[in-house]
Amino acid sequence: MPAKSVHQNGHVITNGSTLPVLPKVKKTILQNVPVPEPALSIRIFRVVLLLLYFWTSSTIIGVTQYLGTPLYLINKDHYYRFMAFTKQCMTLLVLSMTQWWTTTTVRVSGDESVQDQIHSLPDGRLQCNFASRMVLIANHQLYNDWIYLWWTAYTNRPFSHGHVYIVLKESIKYIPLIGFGLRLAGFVFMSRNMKTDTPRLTRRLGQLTRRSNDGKGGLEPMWLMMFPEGTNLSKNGRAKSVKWAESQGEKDLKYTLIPRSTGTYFCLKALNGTLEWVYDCTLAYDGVPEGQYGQDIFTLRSTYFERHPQAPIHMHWRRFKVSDIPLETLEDFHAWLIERWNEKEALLDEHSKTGNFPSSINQGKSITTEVKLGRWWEIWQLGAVLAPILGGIYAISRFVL
Ligand SMILES: *[C@@H]1O[C@H](CO)[C@@H](O)[C@H](O)[C@H]1NC(C)=O
Ligand SMILES: CC(=O)N[C@H]1CO[C@H](CO)[C@@H](O)[C@@H]1O
Repeated sequence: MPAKSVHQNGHVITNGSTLPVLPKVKKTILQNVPVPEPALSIRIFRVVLLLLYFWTSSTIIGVTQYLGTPLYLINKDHYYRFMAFTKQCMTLLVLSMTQWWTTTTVRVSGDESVQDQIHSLPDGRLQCNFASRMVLIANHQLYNDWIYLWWTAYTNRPFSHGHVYIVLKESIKYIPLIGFGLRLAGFVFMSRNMKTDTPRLTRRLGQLTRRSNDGKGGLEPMWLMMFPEGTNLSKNGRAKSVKWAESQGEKDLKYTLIPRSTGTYFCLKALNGTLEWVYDCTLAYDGVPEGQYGQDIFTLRSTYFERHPQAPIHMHWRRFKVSDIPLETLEDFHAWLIERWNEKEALLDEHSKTGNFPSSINQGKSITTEVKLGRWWEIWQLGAVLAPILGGIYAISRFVL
């Protein structure tokens, strides 16, 4: 029988055996970037080291979180402060992995609304001076997207990386251990079914608008991150977006998916009066040819395990006053959001044609920098709670025995 080759779900079936099909573009990109491939043993060593580092550190963070849970019954202010600390540790873990196992260049730009809020420090690092309470919306292409947004919170002064709340798909909640950690970190899970989401969102947003009992009664810092498209840009998502556009009599978009406004609207309405700004980030990745999807090229695996030279990531920032956003009805808000997404399309079109976003910050230039920690030893914080406790237990046991 001749060898049969059938394409099915991205796999070629040849004589019954399945081989993954590499996206064609991956090859052409890699051919253009001459990097000597390290020996297999070195690559395996790097992967083992990465997994070891990830599992050790996340276990430490998880145990620390767990030890902090009784605080909830004692003093809620202390509890939220403690959880913010563990979330800073998560940031340090993600950023140190990104720094040590990949090289990630970011090109940051913005329009007039954030002109004086994004700075390049003398040592080349980025510093943002964004609001400490905000809703952050962005287009969504890759899992990695939130890493770069979270990194922006880390570059913000006042520090905001302990106060990031990411709105995630329900399914992530059920990843063993990690899901539980993200729940303790206060991340918001949505099932995209408003019937089940409404009571849960109401409760969560209530916690995010609580005032501290420290006498000042101030609102806690909060960066609530949402991807209104609801899912990453992919072939599947594109097809659904086309269908949705047809059913709504709207024009489908090219570089993004049509945003779903219900969840974003609900959150903004609930938070109205407790925050002044909505920040919007447009994310673009270099090296994604037309008709292809970034998620097929830059996977988590290729980012961290294969160490391909990462093409620069482009971020374009804008902000909007909440009081200028129509929140009377969902229809008004949807129209507003679609308009913003059309502007994103124009930005992304410019990026695809010129390779850059326009910029009003930094005297009309974008800022090129790298995703990394300010100082590598900041990761000492990961052990700041557990190490003294273990030390104490050890000392006591020595004393008793
Ligand atoms: C949002 O809050 C502002 C000021 O707190 C208020 O004037 C406005 O009516 C609110 N909008 C909605 C839709 O609740
Ligand atoms: C990288 C990434 O997030 N990929 C997901 C994009 O969305 C599709 C479904 O629409 C998932 O199957 C991918 O895993």
